[in-house]
Amino acid sequence: MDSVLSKSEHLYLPTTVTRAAKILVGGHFGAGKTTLVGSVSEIRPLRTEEPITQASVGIDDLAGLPNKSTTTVGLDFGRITLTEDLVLYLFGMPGQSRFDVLREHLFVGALGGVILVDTRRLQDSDDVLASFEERDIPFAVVVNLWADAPQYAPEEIREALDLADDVVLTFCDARDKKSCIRALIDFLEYLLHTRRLELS
Ligand SMILES: Nc1nc2c(ncn2[C@@H]2O[C@H](COP(=O)(O)OP(=O)(O)OP(=O)(O)O)[C@@H](O)[C@H]2O)c(=O)[nH]1
Ligand SMILES: [Mg+2]
Repeated sequence: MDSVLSKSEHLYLPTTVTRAAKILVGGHFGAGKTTLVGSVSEIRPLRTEEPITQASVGIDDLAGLPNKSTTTVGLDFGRITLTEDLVLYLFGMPGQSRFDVLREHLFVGALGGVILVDTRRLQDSDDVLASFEERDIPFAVVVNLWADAPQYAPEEIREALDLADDVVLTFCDARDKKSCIRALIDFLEYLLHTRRLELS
């Protein structure tokens, strides 16, 4: 699957593609979902960003996010052809619970999801993790590493998030395409291993 890292961007789906999977990119407010979809997408991502206004003061916690001026109010959409025959359609979810109705729709038909977390606000991930667990939708947890964030050992993160032993836990920098693709591949390998995904 590493060959995807050297592929140039392309607009049209290769004719060799026979399988498509809908993969969600979830996570709490400001975890880096929109950034990740933009980093890996081979097409110009669809974004639904709106400016953060005074109305969100006290609701959306901007601590540690000095450059964040917008928030996703709908979804992010991107695409990546991972192997000759497999394409992933990535759906970035909105981060706040006030968009629960939208998130509900995004779950439909999803094969699984990667849930981004920021170690500066691990406790904010509980709702998102629960929403995947309740629907029995497989997920991986991907820690978006920020330079000034506390660094924890994987076991500490597992314990803090109360993750089951078989949940894939990986790390990335949401701005870095290579690390994000690596995280997606780790999750895909888990889906293959557990036979939730089969390649022809
Ligand atoms: N330093 C650093 N900044 C990041 C990283 N990931 C994202 N950012 C920045 O952090 C901010 C938040 O990222 P977004 O991608 O908007 O986060 P989101 O999860 O989509 O946010 P919502 O849709 O509002 O929930 C943006 O200003 C990004 O440029 C990272 O890994 N390191
Ligand atoms: Mg977003």
